[in-house]
Amino acid sequence: MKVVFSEDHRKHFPQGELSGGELVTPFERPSRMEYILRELKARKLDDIMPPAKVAMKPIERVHDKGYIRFLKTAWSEWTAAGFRGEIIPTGFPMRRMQLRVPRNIDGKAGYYALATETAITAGTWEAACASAAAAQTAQRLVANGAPSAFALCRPPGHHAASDMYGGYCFFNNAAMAAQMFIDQGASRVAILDVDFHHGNGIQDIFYDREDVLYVSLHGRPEDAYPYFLGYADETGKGKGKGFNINYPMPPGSPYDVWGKALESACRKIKRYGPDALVVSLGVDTFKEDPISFFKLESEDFRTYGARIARLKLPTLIVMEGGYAVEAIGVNTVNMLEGFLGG
Ligand code: 6XA
Ligand code: ZN
Repeated sequence: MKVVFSEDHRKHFPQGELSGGELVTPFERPSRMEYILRELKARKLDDIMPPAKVAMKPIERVHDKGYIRFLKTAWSEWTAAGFRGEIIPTGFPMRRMQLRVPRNIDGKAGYYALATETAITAGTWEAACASAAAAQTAQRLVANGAPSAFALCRPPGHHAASDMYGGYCFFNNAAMAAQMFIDQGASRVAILDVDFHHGNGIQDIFYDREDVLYVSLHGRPEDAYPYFLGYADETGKGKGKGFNINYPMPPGSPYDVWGKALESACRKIKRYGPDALVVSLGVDTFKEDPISFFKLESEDFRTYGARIARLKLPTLIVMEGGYAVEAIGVNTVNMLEGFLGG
């Protein structure tokens, strides 16, 4: 299996994440990639290649033009305004307020942000483009006949909506890849999101569509980020009714519970009959993840990788979250090995 990875992820390394009222070192940090790469190499899953140059068209298929422009120019506008820290907005368009884009960069960032933990820095744009490029190149490998490919993306993507960033995400790599399959002629694509968090961005992008099935297993929104989406009764709208499936689960859920949800999810995907599968792979379901509350063991990742492989679909695996840094390499590669039947 080819692994597509860009060193340019390093250009995004915010110093601060607002967490518990403090600015802490972000959980989503460059060293995450080192742990995964080390384990890939140790287990000879080392067919690693850099992506081709990013194409903007596929990004524009799932993101708003104004949002893309904002991400591109945010840092220069921020520094031109004389701000000295990283971009963390202070005000947001909430209930009964105007949804108009302000001229002021602090206001503009508040308009496009869905949360405050995700700082934008000097190199964020380039890193987000490199991450999208990795997903694009891996998608093309699968589209051209590879049974599977792994896009080792950083920053991650599943929280990014067409016009929102947050949850460490800027471009929605999985949604973009699914749309690429459709634009290349696929009739139906399924996205299986096994990250601990609900992929609100993917859900939002495809909510009224029947050609992309979104299935997510995640911490229930009453208790878990992103809090405001991911309930079981969100099933899609219009033509998309029935093509959004959420499995919210309570704190402490072990593989017994999680694996049953996965089994149900896999059956629904099978019944849908997609031409391709995109897996949003977050390994923050691990029992020791510092910001999540499921209780998966390292071996469970291998088990569920094998279950997903039994769908026998052309599969693009896209990296999302996972923060128990020493373990994320083992857990990620366990999933890949399980998937590959090893
Ligand atoms: C911020 C939590 C962000 C979670 C990001 C993530 N307190 N998403 O892992 O999958
Ligand atoms: Zn996550």
